[in-house]
Amino acid sequence: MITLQSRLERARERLAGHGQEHVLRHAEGLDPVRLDRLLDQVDALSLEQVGTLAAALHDDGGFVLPADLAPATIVRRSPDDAAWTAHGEALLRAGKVACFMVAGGQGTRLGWDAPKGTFPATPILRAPLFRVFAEQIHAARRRYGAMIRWYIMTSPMNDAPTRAFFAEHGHFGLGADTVMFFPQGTLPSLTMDGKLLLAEPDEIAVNPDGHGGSLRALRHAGALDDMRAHGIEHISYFQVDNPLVHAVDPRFIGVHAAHPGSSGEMTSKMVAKRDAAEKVGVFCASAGRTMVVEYSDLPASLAAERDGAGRLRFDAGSIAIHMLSRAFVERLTDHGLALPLHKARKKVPFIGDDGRRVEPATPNAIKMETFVFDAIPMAQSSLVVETDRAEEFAPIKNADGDDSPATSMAAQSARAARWLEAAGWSIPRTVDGAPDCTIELSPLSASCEAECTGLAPRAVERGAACAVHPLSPG
Ligand code: UD2
Repeated sequence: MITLQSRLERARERLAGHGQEHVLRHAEGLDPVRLDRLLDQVDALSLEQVGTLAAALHDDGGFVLPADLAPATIVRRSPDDAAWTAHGEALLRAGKVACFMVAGGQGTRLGWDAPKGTFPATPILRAPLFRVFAEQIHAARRRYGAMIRWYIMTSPMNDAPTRAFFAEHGHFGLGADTVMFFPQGTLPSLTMDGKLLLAEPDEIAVNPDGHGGSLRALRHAGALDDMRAHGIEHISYFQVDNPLVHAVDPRFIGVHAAHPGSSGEMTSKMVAKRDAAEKVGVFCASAGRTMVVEYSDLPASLAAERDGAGRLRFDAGSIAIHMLSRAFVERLTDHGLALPLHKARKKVPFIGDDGRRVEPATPNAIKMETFVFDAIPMAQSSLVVETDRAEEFAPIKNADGDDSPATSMAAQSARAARWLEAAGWSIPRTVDGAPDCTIELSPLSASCEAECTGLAPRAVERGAACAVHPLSPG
């Protein structure tokens, strides 16, 4: 039998070979359970990978702006939309589409300790984000008379509370066996000189490996197998932070699957940038491939260029909504997937030499992540579909200011007001045109403008809070 002591010695030797033996500095003082946990973590660590990460710390990211950089091909709204929508609807009716939400982020900017999806997001009923998406999926299942499974990527840090929240809410009526959770992978956080850090005396500091880790996680968790077993061919990918997302969008699905310019592998949505300086990645093209160039990599002169119509030439802001084919994710992950590493300097609390916890005042470590949009150039040909910001993008990222609960709730209310007005409702408006009332429209009552015609029109009073939900009065 291998004793803890001999495991410890072996681990010490292995780590010493890579200059990382300091992570066992407090091992002697640990009780057997905690020591066992630390040794498990060391055993699972690829020290070769840590070495590669450490070697990558000081390269500059290596992004070179391609000389042939051009705007990406954008599929604008057009009379062809009806055909794409019909195609997408047929795929939905045939049960070939699933939803996939990435919810592994740490949500530090919002200052919400629980998983971000539990955040009360709607303007009146304060429904949590998870419920907002669940109701959309419910509505879409009903509309297309087909199963739409929901895959949810968590992280090792928020997996248990996420599952518990769904269980507590009866999986929002979706059926527990139709919702699959799985945690993403992690990468060790490293000091500026490539050393591992201890988050606790018995725990090496790691961080989620970014939403790019979702592709590997889909494979490792068996989600791709589950999709294959259920005949799912297309994956509707969205983030946990945007309650306005159309989680199931037949036009988008149709363009992705059937447009002659699409290889049917990966398709993305864009909104026009607010202005040249807006800090969002921009869809571009180079050497016949579509790619996202991060705002920090796009020279200001290019960002400000305008076309003949006065529109920003590089106006296609990324809102992190994609369609992926299952076959594409299978191909990418068949032999291991190496997406580029993105690095960020962060303050990572750690256990110091004296065994005490240190809360650094300045960034002391590098966290590395991969991004899902770096898979786009790996597709044969990938299209970018235009949508309206007011229709589909109002994320909750910060506690206040831009992209906050307040701005998102206002956008939710404004969209509901617009949809209902188009269906004959009377909505009071302020002099600047904003709704002079608060409206919440549950996807269970109507999940798009067209479905609002099924609701009996009403006159909403000035200043009123009007929740349109099958379970709510009024
Ligand atoms: C992301 C995009 C940005 C824009 C914006 C739209 C990046 C680098 N930037 O900005 O270009 O499209 O979204 O809202 O992607 N997540 C995980 N695991 C992780 C990290 C993140 O699941 O390890 C999830 C997270 O739960 C959230 C989403 O990915 O649903 C976005 O994460 P973020 O808040 O870090 O992205 P953000 O706002 O910097």
